[in-house]
Amino acid sequence: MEKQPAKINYFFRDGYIEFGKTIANTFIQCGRIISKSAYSVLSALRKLGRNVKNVVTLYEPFASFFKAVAAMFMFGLSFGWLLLSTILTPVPCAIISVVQAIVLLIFMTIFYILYLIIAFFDWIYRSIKKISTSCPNCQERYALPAYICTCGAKHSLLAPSRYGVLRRECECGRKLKTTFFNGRHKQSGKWVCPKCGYELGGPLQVDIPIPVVGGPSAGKTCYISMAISQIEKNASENGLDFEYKPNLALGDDYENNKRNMGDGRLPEKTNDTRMRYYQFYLTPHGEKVKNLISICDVAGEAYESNSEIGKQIGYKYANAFLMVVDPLSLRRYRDEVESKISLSKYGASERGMDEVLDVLIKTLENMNCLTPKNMIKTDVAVVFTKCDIPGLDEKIGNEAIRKYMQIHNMKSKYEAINKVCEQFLIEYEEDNFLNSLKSKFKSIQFFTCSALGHVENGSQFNPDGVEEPALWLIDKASASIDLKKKWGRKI
Ligand SMILES: Nc1nc2c(ncn2[C@@H]2O[C@H](COP(=O)(O)OP(=O)(O)O)[C@@H](O)[C@H]2O)c(=O)[nH]1
Ligand SMILES: [Mg+2]
Ligand SMILES: [Zn+2]
Ligand SMILES: [Zn+2]
Repeated sequence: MEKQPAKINYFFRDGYIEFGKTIANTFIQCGRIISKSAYSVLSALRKLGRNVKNVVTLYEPFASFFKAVAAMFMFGLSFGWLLLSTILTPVPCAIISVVQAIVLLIFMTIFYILYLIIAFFDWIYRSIKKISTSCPNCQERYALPAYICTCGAKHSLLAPSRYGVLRRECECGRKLKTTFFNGRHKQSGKWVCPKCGYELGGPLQVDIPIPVVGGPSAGKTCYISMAISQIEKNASENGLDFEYKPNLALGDDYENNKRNMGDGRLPEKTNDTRMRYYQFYLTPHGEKVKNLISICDVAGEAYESNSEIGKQIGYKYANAFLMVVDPLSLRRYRDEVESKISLSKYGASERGMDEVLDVLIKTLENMNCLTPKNMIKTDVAVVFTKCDIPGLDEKIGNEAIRKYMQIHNMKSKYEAINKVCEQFLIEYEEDNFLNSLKSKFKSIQFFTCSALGHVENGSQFNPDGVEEPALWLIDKASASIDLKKKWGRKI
């Protein structure tokens, strides 16, 4: 752990210093006793020498003789004392030091065990709950963001450490909580991205980033805006709490798009080739740990070049992918309906989905998330949008699905959608796309929807089936959300 702007805990530094000092003091005391005895021996010797000299030089011989005898006696005594203290005093010193060491060791052991237990539980809690945060600005993902104290000091890792187990003292003197159990996430201060400094919501959440993949004009932005507003609208019916979290990093156009689309106008075109995170909390009522869903939009143009898409590191952390397919991007289908509808009114996307998928797969390979032989260990929802195209309902829409279920006596609507959509792709010679999908993703679920319900004509849009694909992926990725009632089975 890098240096933190906090005091190092007593048991990690001062404890040792104090212990060293106490032992040193004990031995200094012991040395003092010995040196005192040595000094007495020396002064007795000096006195003896002086008096012996006086006797020899016959200077006050009698008095000097008695003094010499007394000095000799003193010398004997102090020499004995010196011997005794040299041999004996280190013993109690050593005993006292050993006792002190043992007491300190016991305390330290208890402390370190507690430290390990708490640090382990904090870590295991984060791991089990999959607590993490994605930065909508630089797209990095963190188990724990950096904490900025109210004094402005930045604690890059506010977790149990040598700075403190349950708490640490910031250099400003504030006591900061360092685990989820005692309210690390509730204290005042800010949580920011350690890499770019963008202010994040908080540390206690489950991050679920879902990139939306599709070529230019496939219908991604329409789909995303409509899907989020439908999820918002139906949240309480689904037993969920919804809270939108505006993205202040790149600007957030969700509210704007929602308003426009509510008035029957199309969302503004996105030309930014950077991933745009639409973030919202979606959590079952009463659940403490919130889910932070990030639906990530990227202009389809980014898929034109590997280098542009390769910069979007957010793909690396994807919990799931949502692939938006414009039926008009299937060349054979486009040729078939070209004479019956105005392609431009439907914003027909010309980029083949097999090419878009290839770029995504290459990107993931370049990010070392995937080897050519491996599968992407995430779920993918393949969403045919613009299903309001005349005649499409009978091919892949609700009508086609209903018929398929009836003919094949199929109970599950979702199995039927898969079959119908696969047939559609095969019928229009998109086997390449279908095979790549099947060989690269762990699980695929097809959906059909219409984000708008009709082409832009001034009247209100009438979305159909937009909520399901996004909710399906969210349900799959989130441990706390379970909408089996909605799906008619556990997914
Ligand atoms: N009829 C119809 N047109 C749609 C639908 N969704 C998107 N579009 C058209 O497709 C165009 C491109 O959509 P957009 O969401 O901007 O595509 P993006 O480039 O993938 O983000 C829009 O301008 C609409 O004209 C839909 O559900 N029905
Ligand atoms: Mg767009
Ligand atoms: Zn960041
Ligand atoms: Zn502080």
